[in-house]
Amino acid sequence: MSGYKEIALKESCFRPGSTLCPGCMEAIAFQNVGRASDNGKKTVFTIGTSCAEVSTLAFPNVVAWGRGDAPPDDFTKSFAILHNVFESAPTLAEAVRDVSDVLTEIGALEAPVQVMATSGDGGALAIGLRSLLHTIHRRARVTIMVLVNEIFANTGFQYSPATMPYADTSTTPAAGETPGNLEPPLDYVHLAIAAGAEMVAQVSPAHGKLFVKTVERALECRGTAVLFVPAPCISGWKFEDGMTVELALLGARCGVFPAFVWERGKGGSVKDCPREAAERPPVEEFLAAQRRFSHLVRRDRETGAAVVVPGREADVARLRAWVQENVERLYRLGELK
Ligand SMILES: Cc1ncc(C[n+]2csc(CCOP(=O)(O)OP(=O)(O)O)c2C)c(N)n1
Ligand code: SF4
Repeated sequence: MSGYKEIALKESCFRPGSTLCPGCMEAIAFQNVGRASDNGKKTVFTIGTSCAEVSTLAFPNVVAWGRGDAPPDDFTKSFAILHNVFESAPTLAEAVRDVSDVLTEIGALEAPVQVMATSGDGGALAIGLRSLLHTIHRRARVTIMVLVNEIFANTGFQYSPATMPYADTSTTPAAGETPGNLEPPLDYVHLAIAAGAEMVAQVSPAHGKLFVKTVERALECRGTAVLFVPAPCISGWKFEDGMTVELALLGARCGVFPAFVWERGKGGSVKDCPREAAERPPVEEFLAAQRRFSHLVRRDRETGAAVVVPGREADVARLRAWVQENVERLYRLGELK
């Protein structure tokens, strides 16, 4: 494993030129994953249809991928990107793993490639849940990265199984008496553990060092490693430019998506998010920064305080209770070995 500084100075394979929204967390995740994967092994990414895919690979736009000025025959610097249909990035990654292992065995490859599947939460947890769970269940030696922006962003910001309670989305609108999404999100961290993953983490690049170290560990994992990356979405969550990293940190610290790293046989831990609510930033601060929750909490223009919209006190109390249970659930999961 490399030191954090050493990784930070490596070459990312994700370069300027994408049409992702400026400041999109998906771009920040790719830049960091690109650096961590510049480790002397060829990398293969499989990418399901998502913002990350349509905004970086759409012909004839600039392709935002490439690694330095290495000549094409510098195999260890090279990487490949395989498009696949919306729902099957993990299955295709598994196929690449198998082919690479066979080619290595017969001497056609010097060393196996490292394989990473990338999808949005819609691709991984809604239409592609079967692909995700079966690849994990078969213990495929791949890294699966799920960029969790809690919506189907590129098709119009529809609800996904990862949407947090009370969020306004295009299919769970907050209108009149209806307070936005009423479904509790799928417990995807637990699901990945139960399906047989060797390593499961929930962490975004807002926790810079933890993120790249976790990606490094995932790439070295002997079984399936699943990384859920909370990805604040400027256009869907509706927040001010330049706040992506701040919001990702706040969401993690207040308990909406705490940083969590777990390994089979060792257990796991919640990072930077105390179990006691009183020791965490109030969830209202997280809500007030996004217009998808403006029916619940707004910022007072004079004082700057996050204020509950009159009549929504009971909804905000239920949301606080959900956040507490979310934190408790991850602390309990950390005890599993
Ligand atoms: C089988 C199939 N159904 C629907 C679509 C349309 N589609 C493409 S991307 C997408 C949403 C992707 O959402 P998500 O995976 O969360 O990624 P995001 O756009 O949020 O990055 C949908 C519905 C498709 N391409 N293929
Ligand atoms: S819509 Fe959201 S996820 Fe998609 S590119 Fe913009 S900020 Fe990123």
